[in-house]
Amino acid sequence: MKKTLEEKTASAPTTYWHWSGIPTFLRCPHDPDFKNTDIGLIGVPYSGGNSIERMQYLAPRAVRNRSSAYHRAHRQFGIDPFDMVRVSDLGDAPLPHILNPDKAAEDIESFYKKVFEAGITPVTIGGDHSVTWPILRASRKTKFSEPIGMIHFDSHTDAAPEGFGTRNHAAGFLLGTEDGLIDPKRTVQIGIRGHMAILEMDDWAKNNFAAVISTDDVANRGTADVIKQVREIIGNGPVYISFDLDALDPSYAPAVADPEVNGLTLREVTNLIHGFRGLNFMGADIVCYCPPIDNPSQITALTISSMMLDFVSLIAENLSGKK
Ligand SMILES: [Mn+2]
Repeated sequence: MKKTLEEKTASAPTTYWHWSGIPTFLRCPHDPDFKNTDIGLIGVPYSGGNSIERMQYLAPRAVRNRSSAYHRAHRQFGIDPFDMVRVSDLGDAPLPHILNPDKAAEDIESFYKKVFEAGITPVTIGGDHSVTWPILRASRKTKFSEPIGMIHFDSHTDAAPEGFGTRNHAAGFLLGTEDGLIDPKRTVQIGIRGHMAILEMDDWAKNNFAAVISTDDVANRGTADVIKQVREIIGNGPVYISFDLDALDPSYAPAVADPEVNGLTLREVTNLIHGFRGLNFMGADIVCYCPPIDNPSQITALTISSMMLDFVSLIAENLSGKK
């Protein structure tokens, strides 16, 4: 698993040239039979759960392309996660019923059951935000007997009830709570902002979740104070991190389904994520990337690539007991 310095130097061109070779997430080996993997990088090319913008199904392929330059050591943590655990690209969740949102959710759940049964910790690239819930349903049916904690980055509270003709649309934080997938007392939302069409959605989140932290809160309180609060709420139990890219300001992530101005800076987000080091992460997802509206420098895909390496490093440390 651990490469020598000479081997790393020799392979540098094919790890940094994102345009060369076969693209995989973070240029990790493809492991279709789940036999050689501790952390599984998975695409869910599905956007049938979002009513506004529906190009998120193109995200996994675009992230594979750009993140092929990110098979790197984690400089701030001082670790190389790829030396510590086996990280693989497991491919995309098959979607044979892609035009039926309820059946598509079942297909995603079936795939992730196999992932959890194989003892793999998933890091997922969506897809819209509806993909989070079948992943958590699969984890609940295979690995976790209790609702888990959730760190949810988003500009929206996503606490809408069933809507648009399906239970499996992209606003499932209320349903995820009602279904017992997440523990509201160990759930934190960060990055909430923007004018609202339905104020009741935010009221529900504020009344049920341990903390709803706005972009103004992060700016006014500072990231260190927010990290302290989140760590106290999450504690030692299992926690999932779900990152809707619209939590970021559109200057860092313009290619999102539901952009909101005046968002978190990338430095704030990086500080927060790094501040969660040592928490008991059982999975992560990054959702709502729409590649056709990214800018020519692929800034959104670059941001995602760096964030993926952050999540892999957090989980690698957790799995190897090194932090
Ligand atoms: Mn959102």
